[in-house]
Amino acid sequence: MKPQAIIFDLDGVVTDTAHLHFLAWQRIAREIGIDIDEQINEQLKGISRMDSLARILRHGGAEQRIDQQQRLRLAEQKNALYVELLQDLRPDSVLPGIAELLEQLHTRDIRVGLASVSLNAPRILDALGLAIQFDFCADAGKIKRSKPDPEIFLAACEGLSVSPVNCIGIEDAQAGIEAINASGMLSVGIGTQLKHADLLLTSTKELSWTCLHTFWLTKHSKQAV
Ligand code: B16
Ligand code: MG
Repeated sequence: MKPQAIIFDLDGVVTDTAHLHFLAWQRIAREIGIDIDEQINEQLKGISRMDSLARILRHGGAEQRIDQQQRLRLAEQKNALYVELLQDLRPDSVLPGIAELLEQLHTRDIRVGLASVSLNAPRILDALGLAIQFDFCADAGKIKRSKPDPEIFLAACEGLSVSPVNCIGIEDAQAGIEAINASGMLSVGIGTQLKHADLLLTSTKELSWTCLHTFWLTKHSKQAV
C-alpha cells in the first residue's frame, strides 16, 4: 500500500525563491510609496502574481489609485526584476533532501508532479536541472484560481492520471496546505507555523520515501479501523 504520486509545490519546497519574489516586490512597492516587510511576504506565498500585487496595494491603502493598466505594468516590471534574480539559480539551489527524495520516488515508480502557481516554474526547474525528474507540471497559465483553491493540485492529478485520494501533496504555505486539503490529497507541511497539515515537518531535510510511506500507512491503517 503506497501513494501513486507525490505532488510538490515549487517555491519553498523544491527551492527557496520566496526571498527573490520579496526583493522584486519590495522594489516595485517602493516605487509607488509602499513599504513591505517579510511578514507581508509570508502572505504572498502560493498566491499568484496579480493577486500578490492586489494584496500589496491593499496593505498600502493604494487599491483605488492604481488602475488595472498600471497593475499590469507593475506586475510586468516585478517579473522582469524577478527573472533577473533567477539567473543565480543553480542545481545546488535545490533545498536539502529534495534531490534524494526524487531519486527514491523514481526507483519505486511513484509518479512525481508539480503544482506551482508560478508562471516561471518551467524555467526554474530547468535552472535547477530538475525538469526531467517531474512526470507532469501543472500549467499555471491555465489556472483561474490561486491557492487556497485546489485547482492547481487537481490539474496536477489529472495530468498524472491519478486520483487525489491516492496522492500526497507537499507545501510550505498556508494557502497551499488549504489547497491540498481541499483537493482530497493528504498534506505534508514544511515549516513551523502551518495549520491543518496532516503531517508537519520543520524542514525539507526530514523528507524521504521512508517518512512519506510511513505517514501514508499510518493514515490508511487509521481509516481502516
Ligand atoms: P510568478 P509556488 C508562487 O509559487 C509563489 O509562492 C508566489 O509568491 C508567487 O507570487 C507565485 O508563485 C507566482 O509566481 O510571478 O513567477 O508567476 O509557491 O506556487 O510554487
Ligand atoms: Mg510555496
